[in-house]
Amino acid sequence: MTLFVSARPYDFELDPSQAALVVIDMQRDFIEPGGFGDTLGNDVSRLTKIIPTTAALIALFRKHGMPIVHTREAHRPDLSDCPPAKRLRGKPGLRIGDEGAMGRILIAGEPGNQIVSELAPAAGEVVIDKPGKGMFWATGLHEMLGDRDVTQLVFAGVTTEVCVQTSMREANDRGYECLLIEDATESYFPEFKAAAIEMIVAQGGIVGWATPLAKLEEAFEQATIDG
Ligand code: TIU
Repeated sequence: MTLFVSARPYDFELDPSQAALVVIDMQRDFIEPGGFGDTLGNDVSRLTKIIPTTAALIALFRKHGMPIVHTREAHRPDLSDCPPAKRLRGKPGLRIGDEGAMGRILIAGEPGNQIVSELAPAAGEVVIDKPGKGMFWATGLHEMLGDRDVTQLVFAGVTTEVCVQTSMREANDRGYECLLIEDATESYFPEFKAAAIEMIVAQGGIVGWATPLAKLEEAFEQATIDG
């Protein structure tokens, strides 16, 4: 069965038997005060507004029994997977591995590293700890998706122009078709979100497709009506 999802730059042909949802880094480190995003100097309150849309997107995939992958940007407690080039960049209030309001910044297992409760992974859903901005670097995710015959990825999460866009570009190079849900992704910089989406869909979809959640829901509803 193919679902025709109205999207930019043209309809995305979704095959539910080959598609997975990827929710990028919806962890407290980026979304709540006192985490990594905050320590970089950002207004983190902007990111909370996509939680309801992302929850609805997750619910849609659960309803149709489709695979869901949640990622977290996370480093090992000994920082052996955090290159100095990443840790020492800039002048943040706290660096990766420092003790913050929600435990150690961006460290696996710490309270700040947990996915926000509204989007908590369900049993059986894949949770990937990724040390990079892209979801394939040092994670084994490509092999995992290959085992499940996944060739299409629907993207949500934060931030649009950093970990989401990097993951979409990595996915391109590995042969996946990518659809970004525009109202289930956010940036600390509205103009960067808008620009990232334009870059993705430009040139006939050089990186992929983009659409609001309502269009994906409509495509599922239409498929139900058509039988
Ligand atoms: N700083 C920023 O916009 N993003 C990150 O550091 N990581 C993710 O996007 N997850």
